[in-house]
Amino acid sequence: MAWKPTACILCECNCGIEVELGGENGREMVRFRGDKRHPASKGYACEKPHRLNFYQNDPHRLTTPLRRRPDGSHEPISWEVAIREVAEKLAAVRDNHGGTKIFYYGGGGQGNHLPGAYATATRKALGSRYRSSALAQEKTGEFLVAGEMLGTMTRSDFEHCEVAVFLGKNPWQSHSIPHARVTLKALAKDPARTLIVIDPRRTKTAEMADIHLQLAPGTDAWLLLGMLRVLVDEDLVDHGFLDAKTRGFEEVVEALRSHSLAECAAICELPEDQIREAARRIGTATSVACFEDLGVQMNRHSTLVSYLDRLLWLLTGNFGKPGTQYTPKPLIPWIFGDTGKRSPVTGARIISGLVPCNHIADEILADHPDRYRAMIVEAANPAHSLADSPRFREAMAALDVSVVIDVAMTETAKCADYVLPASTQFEKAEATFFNFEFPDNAFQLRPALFTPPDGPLPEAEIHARLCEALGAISEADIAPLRQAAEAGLPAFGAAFMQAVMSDRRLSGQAPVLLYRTLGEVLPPELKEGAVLLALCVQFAMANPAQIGRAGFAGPPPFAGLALFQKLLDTPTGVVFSRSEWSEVAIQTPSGKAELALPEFLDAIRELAPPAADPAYPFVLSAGERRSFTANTIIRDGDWRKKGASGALRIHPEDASALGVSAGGQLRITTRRGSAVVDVEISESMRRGHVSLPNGLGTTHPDGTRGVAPNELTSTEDMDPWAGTPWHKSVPAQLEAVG
Ligand SMILES: Nc1nc2c(c(=O)[nH]1)N[C@H]1C(S)=C(S)[C@@H](COP(=O)(O)OP(=O)(O)OC[C@H]3O[C@@H](n4cnc5c(=O)[nH]c(N)nc54)[C@H](O)[C@@H]3O)O[C@H]1N2
Ligand SMILES: Nc1nc2c(c(=O)[nH]1)N[C@H]1C(S)=C(S)[C@@H](COP(=O)(O)OP(=O)(O)OC[C@H]3O[C@@H](n4cnc5c(=O)[nH]c(N)nc54)[C@H](O)[C@@H]3O)O[C@H]1N2
Ligand code: SF4
Ligand SMILES: [Mo]
Repeated sequence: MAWKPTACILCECNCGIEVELGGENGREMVRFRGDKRHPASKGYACEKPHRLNFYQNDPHRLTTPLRRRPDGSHEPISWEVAIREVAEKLAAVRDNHGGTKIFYYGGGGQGNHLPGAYATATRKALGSRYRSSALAQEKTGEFLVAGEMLGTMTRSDFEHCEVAVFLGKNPWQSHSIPHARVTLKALAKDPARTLIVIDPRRTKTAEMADIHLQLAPGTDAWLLLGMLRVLVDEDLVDHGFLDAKTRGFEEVVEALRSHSLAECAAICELPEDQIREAARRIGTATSVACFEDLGVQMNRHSTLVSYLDRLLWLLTGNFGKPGTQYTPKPLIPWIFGDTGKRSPVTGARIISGLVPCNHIADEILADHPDRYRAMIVEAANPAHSLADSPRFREAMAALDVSVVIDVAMTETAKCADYVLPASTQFEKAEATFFNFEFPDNAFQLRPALFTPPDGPLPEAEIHARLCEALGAISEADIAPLRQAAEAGLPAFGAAFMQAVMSDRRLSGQAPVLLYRTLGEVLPPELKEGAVLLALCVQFAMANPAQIGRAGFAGPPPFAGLALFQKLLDTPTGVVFSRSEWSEVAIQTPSGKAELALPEFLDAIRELAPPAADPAYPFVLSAGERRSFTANTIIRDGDWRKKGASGALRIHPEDASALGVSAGGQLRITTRRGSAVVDVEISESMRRGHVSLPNGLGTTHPDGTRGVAPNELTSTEDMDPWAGTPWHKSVPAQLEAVG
């Protein structure tokens, strides 16, 4: 059997891999290797893709549409009945209460973002306006301050930096940067470069660090304030950069003076000298790259910390030059910052178009005329992944109608009125929109490796059928474009642009229209890639210089069409854009980075030490990334070579004080819930801090292992600005069992 190119779907890196197919009818994924031809990952892969067959060939996957019976169980129904009833019930909500009462959640996981693109057509047909996804429980605080300070998002160049800072981030396990382990090893080995890790745990990444700031959990705001205080007091800031590129430095300095280094050091329980050492290293380096992630973004003061993180690298001039922060050009433009819109019931800020995850259940359960009455969930498992799973289940039960599109009978699907089975990510063309490489940026349209079995359908087909059943698109719209598609890409491109530009209804249906027309003439293994045509043309129009340097030239729409053709022809991935460091620009209205955001300066002045609750003496981080965790993408616990029981990590002295030894169990209780967990005694933990892995506790006919973390979390524990959860610092008590 030949090796086939595809990508790993288990984290946002989406490394290019090659897979050897085998087994009965060649339907097993047997062997794996990193694909050297992939322009971003260049042959890199970690240990996880070797277990992808557990995803592809889970014997318990969904094979037929399901409808909920009054007793809560599900019965199989045909696709005809499923599409008709789902369309009728959603249309009834739209017609009786307004389409804005139909909420959309998800759209893709780590490696499958085409469903979300097709779903825009269904949402348009229904007039659905509000939506969310997992990004609104991690990144929206960062997006808010990025929007206000810089007018754009940033990523960081760890390959070339002199100093790397990982803030609440463990890239050895969680990756998120290309070839993470290679990059970390290079940093650790080079005496001229410095790796700084800020984490209460001694993680694998922290073990490699030159400076590990092992702070008390939840105190990052103080640590950053302390470091900023040193930079300002010792004048280690970049005045040239501050004068030329920023506004508001003086006001920031004044606010920083409201806390002393001694106060900050005491609260985060670190020696002043260590904070000073880290700050000096950052202040004197030629280049500093920073990555903040869940350890701070799902924690106390998270949006404030995102603000302080930006101050750290902006005050030191670490923006827009190699080894620092850059503004990537993903294929689809991301919406940034506060949109000015508010959620209809709780009035929460809608950042980057997303309703904060912790507000969704409240939006549904409120006795309010604008409450959401229907929900479509696609390629996501919010009844497992959002704070307070019991409350999310209650919210789903309160809806007039709920529809889940997934490959598996997930925790969320179990609560749904209709469950629509999707073909897997290896049975259809797929792609990720997490393209953040710089200066060369890459995109891979992965062809299907297998034909789908009878039963499941690709999301493109599901949305096309729903839009047809809703009467949003008809054969009369499709026929002329199908003809144009037969005549080749340039002719089709022109006819398609003309059709959608002259008719607003059709422009809303563009994704499914592309699928039903262009999709029909594409090779079957690339059919679902049809929607990318529009995205390639839009990208080319917005970024002619960058796409031109990547080799795609010509007036609109030709460069975009050439890129689309190249994606079809190159299953191992394509460089679609080449940027230059000189193009990295601050995109605020003033053209300068806004340092002095009043609400955050006030927050600095008012910052008070965390109040401990003696009833809950431990801090639980609920959702650590380990070597065999991958959200809930693989449900069969047997996929884990290590850590299958999802043990709670705890410091040896805490364990002995509780009277538990290795292999024993503890009962963990939070304000929300309680569970019995296996114990792993680990020197990597700080005293008082315990950690459970993410993605465990999935129900599976072969058994459920570990704890579903959000049975233990509450929706009230959230960031006041962005509504992001505090999963990484849940007050907890522990007791011995048995
Ligand atoms: N193996 C694996 N990799 C993954 C995933 C996966 O499921 N499994 N998921 C992917 C996804 S969706 C994401 S978003 C990323 C997330 O990637 P990470 O954010 O790196 O993952 P976590 O392990 O959740 O959290 C990072 C660290 O935060 C630390 N932390 C806890 N409390 C605090 C605190 O108070 N302060 C600080 N500074 N740190 C604290 C934890 O000890 C942990 O080491 O990983 C991606 N990669
Ligand atoms: N307590 C706690 N909670 C957390 C976190 C934490 O650290 N702690 N981390 C959070 C983070 S960062 C994230 S990103 C979220 C992730 O949580 P979610 O966004 O809810 O996503 P996943 O668990 O990745 O689930 C992806 C779903 O897609 C399905 N799927 C797989 N392939 C396909 C396909 O081809 N088509 C369709 N339609 N479905 C498919 C899978 O079966 C699965 O149900 O979890 C969050 N929840
Ligand atoms: S899990 Fe992430 S880093 Fe590992 S191979 Fe897959 S995409 Fe790459
Ligand atoms: Mo995530």
